[in-house]
Amino acid sequence: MSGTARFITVEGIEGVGKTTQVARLSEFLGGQGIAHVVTREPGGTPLAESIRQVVLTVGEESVPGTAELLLMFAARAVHLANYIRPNLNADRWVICDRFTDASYAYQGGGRGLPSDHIHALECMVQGDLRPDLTILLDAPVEHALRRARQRNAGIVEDRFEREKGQFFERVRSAYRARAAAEPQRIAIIDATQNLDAVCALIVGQLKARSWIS
Ligand code: Z5A
Repeated sequence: MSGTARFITVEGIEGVGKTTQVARLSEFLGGQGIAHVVTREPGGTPLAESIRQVVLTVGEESVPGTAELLLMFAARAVHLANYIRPNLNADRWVICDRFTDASYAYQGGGRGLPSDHIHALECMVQGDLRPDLTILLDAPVEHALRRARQRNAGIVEDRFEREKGQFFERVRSAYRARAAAEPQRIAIIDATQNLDAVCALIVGQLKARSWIS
């Protein structure tokens, strides 16, 4: 990887405000004149977005947890090769709405798949690439799901949105455990605060690392 481009991921359970804050961070970075791109997982390229459709859409056939995990990493392999690495190599920051911590949280914590399987795929697909900073937006499950459900009113639920509160409790616990294990990389931010306050805390993380002044 050349230059000083940063790879920042934003994580958390459904409805915590990831997409909203990614847009705000992009606006902020633009104002600072920092070349960057915004992307998401699963997805981010046409082929990876096709895999997203497969993995999120509710169909007649069940999707075993292992298949779900492999599809996430298949999409990630495409995304890394065709979008994330080329942008970092061109010295553009990459801001990604979800990345591999989501696999540990959802397929590991939520579905109960062994974390050493996830780790093996992480090493195979990413080599030594890891996010420089991960923002974990954290809120009680009830709080986050209320927001998501208000926003989704009338929209057909995807395979994850159909899950019950207990599933999201396990996902949230897995995220928090990862943050406790990697406090330098993963910053937990209280997502129950208002939009401006959350945005200011995210920007504060960049300032604390002297990435911006
Ligand atoms: N998944 C996986 O299992 N394994 C993997 O490896 C990866 C993903 C990469 C799709 O993700 C699914 O893929 C995801 C996990 C799985 N499923 N789930 N759950 P996604 O990111 O596309 O979907 P999502 O998590 O469901 O995103 P979301 O529902 O769009 O949530 P969000 O982006 O965190 O929230 P938002 O859209 O920014 O905000 C939700 C609403 O709350 C909206 O009306 C906002 O205006 C409002 N909001 C946001 N922040 C605030 C604050 N601070 N105050 C008040 N209101 C707020």
